[in-house]
Amino acid sequence: MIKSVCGYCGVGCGLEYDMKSLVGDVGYPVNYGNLCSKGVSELVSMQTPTRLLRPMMRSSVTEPYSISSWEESISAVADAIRKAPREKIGFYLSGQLLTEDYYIANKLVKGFIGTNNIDTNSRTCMASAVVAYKKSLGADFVPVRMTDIFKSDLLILAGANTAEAHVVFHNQIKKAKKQGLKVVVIDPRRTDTAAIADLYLPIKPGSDIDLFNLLSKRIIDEGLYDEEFATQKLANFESFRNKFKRVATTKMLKRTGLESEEFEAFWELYKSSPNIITAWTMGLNQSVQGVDKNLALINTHLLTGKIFREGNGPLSLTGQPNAMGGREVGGFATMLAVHLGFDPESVEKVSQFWQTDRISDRPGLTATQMLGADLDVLVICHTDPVYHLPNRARVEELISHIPLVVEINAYENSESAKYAHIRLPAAPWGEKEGTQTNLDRTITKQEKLTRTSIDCKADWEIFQLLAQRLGHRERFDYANPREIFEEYREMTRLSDHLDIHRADYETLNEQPFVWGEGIRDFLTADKKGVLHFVQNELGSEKTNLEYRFLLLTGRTRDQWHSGTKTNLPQTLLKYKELNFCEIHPDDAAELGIRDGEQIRVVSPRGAILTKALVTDTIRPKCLFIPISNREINYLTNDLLDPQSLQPDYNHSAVKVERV
Ligand SMILES: Nc1nc2c(c(=O)[nH]1)N[C@H]1C(S)=C(S)[C@@H](COP(=O)(O)OP(=O)(O)OC[C@H]3O[C@@H](n4cnc5c(=O)[nH]c(N)nc54)[C@H](O)[C@@H]3O)O[C@H]1N2
Ligand SMILES: Nc1nc2c(c(=O)[nH]1)N[C@H]1C(S)=C(S)[C@@H](COP(=O)(O)OP(=O)(O)OC[C@H]3O[C@@H](n4cnc5c(=O)[nH]c(N)nc54)[C@H](O)[C@@H]3O)O[C@H]1N2
Ligand code: SF4
Ligand SMILES: [Mo]
Repeated sequence: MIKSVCGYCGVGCGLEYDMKSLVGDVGYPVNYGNLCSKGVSELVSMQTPTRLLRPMMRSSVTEPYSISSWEESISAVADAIRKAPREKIGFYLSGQLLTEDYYIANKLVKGFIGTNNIDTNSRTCMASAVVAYKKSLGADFVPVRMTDIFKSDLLILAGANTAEAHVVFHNQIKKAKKQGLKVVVIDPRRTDTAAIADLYLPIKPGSDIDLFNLLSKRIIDEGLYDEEFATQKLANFESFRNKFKRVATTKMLKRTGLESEEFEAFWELYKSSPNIITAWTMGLNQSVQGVDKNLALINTHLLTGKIFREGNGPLSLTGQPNAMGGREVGGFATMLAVHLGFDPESVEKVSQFWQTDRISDRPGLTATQMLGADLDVLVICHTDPVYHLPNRARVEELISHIPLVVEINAYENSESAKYAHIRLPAAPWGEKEGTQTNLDRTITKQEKLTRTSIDCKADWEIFQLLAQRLGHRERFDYANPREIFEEYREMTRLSDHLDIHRADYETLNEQPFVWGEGIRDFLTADKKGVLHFVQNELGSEKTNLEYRFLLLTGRTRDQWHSGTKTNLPQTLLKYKELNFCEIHPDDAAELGIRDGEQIRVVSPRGAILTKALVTDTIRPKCLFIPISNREINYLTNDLLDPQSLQPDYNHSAVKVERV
């Protein structure tokens, strides 16, 4: 019996494998034996005929690929990197990579190639939360554990559909409800998550800042703030309070689209709850004002002092299995390793640790900037930017001008593969080992369960091969992931709060390690939290007479993003519909659209075919299409949050046509 961990979502459920079957680990304190359909199907996904099993090369994207060797393909990548100016090289990684993969890639690119152009799909996912945590708490630190819901009185879920996106955590919420937890769901769609809510608030998309500001205003006006905490632990309580004296509450409420009775019901629940957790995900992060939305939410916890106490705090629900680990290890172009920045002292520390003098002190290109930066070489690993970046027509145009696109993938059917010149076969979950950090700072280990397919390599090995070919064998000569983890563990001593040096690699699969458990204070220089006064600037794309609908996008329970691993024959994995478009009955009636009818959804950037799902669970004048429709991003706009550079996926103006 081997203990391992699920490689899909940020919940990080424990698994047991007995050479034949895969089941949930009954003793694991997150899932207690439960798994969702994705976790159960991990083994099946490993064995699909769509695995990429050989290195492949071609000289242009109009030609078919032919089988290559590792020797030939890695040499070709290394040659191109050697020839290119370092600012013309980009590495596009993923929150699904293991920590050891990330560590090697980051060390190679930032430390030895000497560019900070290494970023991750987490830019499209968690970047807004990272910036907001840093601005308010002083570090990218999630101050709540999932188990805290059992010590809380109220859980507010804002723009998070746990029933489909964090399934096993959702089951825990249901359990906590039986013990008295109340749940409020804030979402323009009455989702399956809303179905378990004590109060559901059908907010107008894009107005969460207004709602949380209304809450802060009430907290201040009715004296619900924690006076001692606010004056002693916060840097700027007085000035923040003053700014709230004259905010236009009627206008704010109007923008949320909520009735005043709905807000009053929320306030009643709020003020009578001693312990409160507010959790959020893409409904807030993916926005042109994503950071500000996070800050407006975090403000309510700072004002009330409901943070650093059991059962309280702002809980960002990380989506990918190791998006958090990727951040720790330095996967963003806007940070160095172990949560360090680009200040001279940090650059010096990291340079010494890696024994290099090539680290640049300038932030690199983010994932959302890379394709438009006229790169000579782009290396994509464990993610599919052509599928997932917004405004796909533009993305396709940009990527097709990059002279060398390298894709490292375990499967052959990604959208980015259509634009690659070299493809390298990675060993997927189950054929390799390494560590990951889940959404509440728990570090676990994926174990190798079967032999690695003959010509596949773990992602870290592929980066190491490249490093060696570039002449850095001395610094890149790791025999296994344990050696990499040991080095990374030591490196965390450079950080003042990442205590990962206390973790023990060998026992991680049996005994996960939770970093930062002792942290009960802000991580700013003066140990004070910072309130940020933010207002809804209405910067998202607006509907107009032609494009009358606002398109929301998101998850369905049984599919993982582009579906390379989960879009299996229904005989292997039962799943819900993949391609539909939720439309309100009033809108459908007006357009003469029947349930189940084929429709075309059109934005100023592109059009896709889908099927109408007429339902009153969605707000009128909004549509929802799941991202299991691989073409979704032909529709979305490419506005970015100026602070986090995260895209505004949830607010695109579209129209609907009958086919
Ligand atoms: N089954 C499954 N699970 C997954 C994934 C998957 O692909 N499949 N992916 C993982 C990843 S990477 C991530 S990031 C997470 C995402 O987890 P979630 O963010 O919970 O998932 P989404 O479906 O994107 O849900 C976002 C919700 O925000 C709502 N929303 C849209 N606009 C607004 C708004 O302006 N305000 C508010 N309050 N709500 C709004 C949408 O209606 C939607 O219900 O899921 C993770 N889990
Ligand atoms: N419209 C819209 N767009 C979105 C979002 C949205 O809500 N709406 N959400 C955004 C978010 S939050 C996210 S996280 C992204 C997700 O977008 P992506 O990261 O592009 O989606 P995935 O399908 O998970 O891509 C993972 C890739 O890794 C490959 N892979 C699997 N295992 C391995 C392995 O072991 N090694 C390697 N090298 N490759 C492997 C898979 O085959 C797949 O091609 O999408 C973003 N785009
Ligand atoms: S909830 Fe997440 S971690 Fe748990 S089994 Fe499902 S996909 Fe895997
Ligand atoms: Mo994500």
